[in-house]
Amino acid sequence: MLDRPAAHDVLLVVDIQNDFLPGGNLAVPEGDAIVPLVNALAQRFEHVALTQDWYAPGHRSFASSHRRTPFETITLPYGPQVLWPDHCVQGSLGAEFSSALSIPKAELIVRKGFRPEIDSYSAFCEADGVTPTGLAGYLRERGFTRVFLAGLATDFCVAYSAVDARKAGFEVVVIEDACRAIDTGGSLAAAWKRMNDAGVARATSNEFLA
Ligand code: VGL
Repeated sequence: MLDRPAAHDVLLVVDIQNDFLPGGNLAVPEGDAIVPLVNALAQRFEHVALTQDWYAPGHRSFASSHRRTPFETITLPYGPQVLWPDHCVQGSLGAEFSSALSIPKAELIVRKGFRPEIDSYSAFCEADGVTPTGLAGYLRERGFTRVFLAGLATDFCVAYSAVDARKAGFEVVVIEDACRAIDTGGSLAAAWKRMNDAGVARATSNEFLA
């Protein structure tokens, strides 16, 4: 059983945006199922931050920018890139947080993916592996030492954020049932392997909500 979330803990709620929910352009199966859980979890944490994919129109990670089919993988200057349907475009309805998400006390919104040439699954570091979002510095300056993660999708933005949070020196716990995965081409199993190797811990929401 985990100790109760305390002043040095932050809940990072990843990308609960319309495009990742049923009916959205990159719908994550059952993505909507976690929203009430995440709302409840947020009440148990003193501190909550949100992430929001905020892609420039015509982003390099969009299949439409290459006249390719979504879910193909191509090589970009920084490495392999899965090509996605256009989603979470800046200012679009799909980029807005779900109207069912209710976390008015969230203290920070980190936007990512705004550079047209670089994807950013991670809330900490863009896909080139060197461009920081500034989140690690923010969290450190606020005195946080442990990052809990919930949101979408387990195998992409949650996993990359979790691994990068470890790299940045935080303790990291993924609240597994408060996440859902895309799971394309074995991505979910691969993501858990990377998270386990990086020392990311797993928890379930009942450890907080009981
Ligand atoms: C995500 C794929 C593409 C995510 C974002 O939020 O996990 N996945 N863009």
